[in-house]
Amino acid sequence: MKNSEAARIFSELAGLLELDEKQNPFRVRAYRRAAMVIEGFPRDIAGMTKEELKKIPGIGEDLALKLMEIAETGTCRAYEAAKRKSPAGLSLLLGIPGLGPKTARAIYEKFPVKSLDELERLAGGHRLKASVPKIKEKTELNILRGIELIKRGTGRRPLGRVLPIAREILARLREKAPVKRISICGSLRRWKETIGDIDILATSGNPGAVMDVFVHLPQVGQVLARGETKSTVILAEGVQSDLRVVEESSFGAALCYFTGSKEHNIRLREMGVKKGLKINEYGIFDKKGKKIGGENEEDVYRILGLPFIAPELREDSGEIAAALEGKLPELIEMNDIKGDLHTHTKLSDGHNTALELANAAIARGWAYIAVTDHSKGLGIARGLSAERIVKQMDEIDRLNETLDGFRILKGVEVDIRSDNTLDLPDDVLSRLDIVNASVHSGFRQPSAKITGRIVAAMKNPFVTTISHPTGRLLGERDAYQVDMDEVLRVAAITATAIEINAFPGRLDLNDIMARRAKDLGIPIVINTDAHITDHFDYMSYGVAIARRAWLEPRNVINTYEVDKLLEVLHKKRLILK
Ligand code: DGT
Ligand code: CA
Ligand code: CA
Ligand code: ZN
Repeated sequence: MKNSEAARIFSELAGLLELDEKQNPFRVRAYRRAAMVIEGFPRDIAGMTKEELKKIPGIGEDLALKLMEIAETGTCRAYEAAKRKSPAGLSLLLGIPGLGPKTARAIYEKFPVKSLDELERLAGGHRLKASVPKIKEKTELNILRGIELIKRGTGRRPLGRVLPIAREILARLREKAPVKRISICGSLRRWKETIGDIDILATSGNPGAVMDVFVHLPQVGQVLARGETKSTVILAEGVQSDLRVVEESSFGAALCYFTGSKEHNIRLREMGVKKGLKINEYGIFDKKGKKIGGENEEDVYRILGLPFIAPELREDSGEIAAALEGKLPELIEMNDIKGDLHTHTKLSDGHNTALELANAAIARGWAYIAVTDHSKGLGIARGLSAERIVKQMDEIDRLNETLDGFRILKGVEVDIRSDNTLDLPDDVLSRLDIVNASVHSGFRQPSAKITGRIVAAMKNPFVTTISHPTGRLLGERDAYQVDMDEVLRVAAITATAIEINAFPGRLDLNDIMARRAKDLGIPIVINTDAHITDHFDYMSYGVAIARRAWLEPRNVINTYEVDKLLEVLHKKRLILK
């Protein structure tokens, strides 16, 4: 049972319910939100008890029962009933990325399709355009692309793959097109861990010229639509991108609207309605329809009586209530980071020396790094034996004498072996500043086994941190069956730090788990796992996950001065003695 399967069922159920005018919109939203949370949840919901499920944000009694039903039977009665009530085939249409409920219904009324292949033939032969009102060629192309995505597996791509593409597009547009203001919006601006498409918003005195540049960019593989103020293209790697050009006076309102999330926007609009205001992508309008703001995004929040809410928080996960109470977190920023506690040198599988890493960190204004090469058990990574680690420690002592105002911390990434023991003896670990413990084998072990390994590592007084705690690789490998409730519980008791691994393929902990770690008072560390100096760039991904998790600098120990950092990490040596 994959969590993504449960997420899909909830999301389709939401879509089916949405077609029914009489349905309660809150219910629809609850399913959507649950789908999102379950998709990002690092532990397999199969085998979790009702009480455990209810601890997941957004999951109450009713949804917990449905999840158990899905885990057991592969579906749930509510979903089956909704499918029965709405004509067969409609749910197939609803499952196509980018196809909304209204269009789906319009198509279905003309063509009660039963398979993707049938739909593909209709769209490919322009039969939809010919017979269904409001369907244009563009819609058909979107449907074809959606079908292709479904057939290929997933329509979403990891943040780390999409962001560089988006930045390049933006740089090009700034350089070549007559844009005044320009911004990324959508899930990318919120730094969601997976991205559906790239949304770009701009203003210009000559929107047509901007569109021309956009559709002719070298990165563009296919132009799906080219309008005067909006175009859609498919870029290399199959990523879709929308560019909209709006009036100067609407830029802020549009930025807010297209940044989303949709659920956040709905909340804002509801608040507006209560104040007799209308909020849309064009601006904020009073009772008489007079525009009272919209040039800047701040306008939207200010007029609603709210402080500005950072894009990373806009997921309808309590941010509006917090804003109303003046309790928004003072979010961590890149500037708060003072160093990286998980790096690899040439001695194991990295590409640089400790000194090269240190100099790169100094260039970034950091105050310390920890060198944490792999321990010997990890054969593939040329792991270090106890003797080689001791030799490296001496080398680091020598380097530190030459470095002014910067410290290389001595560390290791020690392998947690299958028999729960660590790969290096305590007398070596005790001499190191930083001991990152991590699992690199036995990924498919049952929950109790793999959780037991991590718990055993945390109970070692010298293990400072658990690295990439769930082991998931975005789009490649699911998390191990680790019981993160238990891991976080023991982390809190043993004062062990938990890592947000910022490596774009990992992002582990994810935002939801990191927020729980914060609530439990667990020290959190954001590390890049650099294998080459350029990887320090990845820190911004980790900081983004931290921001999405509502973390403040005080929750993240690598914002501390080195002395305080070590004090926190070595506290457990006293507790566990
Ligand atoms: P993605 O692309 O799936 O990763 O996620 P988003 O959030 O970028 O979604 P997208 O690209 O469909 O739309 C961009 C933003 O536009 C979205 O975050 C909120 C806004 N938006 C789109 N459709 C609607 C809608 O039907 N109602 C409202 N209120 N906002 C919408
Ligand atoms: Ca998007
Ligand atoms: Ca979009
Ligand atoms: Zn590592």
